[in-house]
Amino acid sequence: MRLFVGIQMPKEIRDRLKAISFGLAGARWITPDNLHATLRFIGDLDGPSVDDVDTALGGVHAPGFSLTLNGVGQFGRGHMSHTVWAGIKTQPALVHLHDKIESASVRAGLDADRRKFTPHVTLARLKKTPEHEIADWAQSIGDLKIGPFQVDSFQLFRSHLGHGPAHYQVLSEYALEPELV
Ligand code: 2AM
Repeated sequence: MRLFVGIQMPKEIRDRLKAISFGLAGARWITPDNLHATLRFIGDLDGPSVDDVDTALGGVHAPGFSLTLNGVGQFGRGHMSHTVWAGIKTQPALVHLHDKIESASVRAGLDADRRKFTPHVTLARLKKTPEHEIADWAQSIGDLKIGPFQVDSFQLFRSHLGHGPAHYQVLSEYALEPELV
């Protein structure tokens, strides 16, 4: 069972992202309902059970926060470009939540994830999209700014991969504490 932890984008944010999700050759756009920010990729469970992970995540105590999406970007360069995304403005409360989820994951028996945390919302996966088309698309969007919007929970997702677009199912939702002011 393929799992990950993330933040579901609220409807009004999904609508804004949907409005920029067009006009790029070779792009497979993420279905609007699936738009999210990944906090921790787990992948196929090997060892701990879903219940172990769920229990550990349920023990995460962290304050809520407001989030702003800023700009668009890509992973990979040139013919290796594989993803375009909307950036998330990093802030201490988000990093704090990420770190708490990471330590809960290790406590549940998962391997530590040592990759750098680059908060983003994937918009599309690319296949053979020429670099200049990505640049044109980014330029047509200009200076993207969406939000701020309130984040008061995070979710454990199951990823269903098939022949069509992936489907992400929320298995559990975890409330955050009131925002610190
Ligand atoms: P993404 O946020 O950059 O799109 C479900 O597949 C989520 O887990 C996606 O949002 C994806 O990242 C992330 N993901 C998938 N495979 C991954 C991998 N091998 N390493 C890290 N994250 C991965």
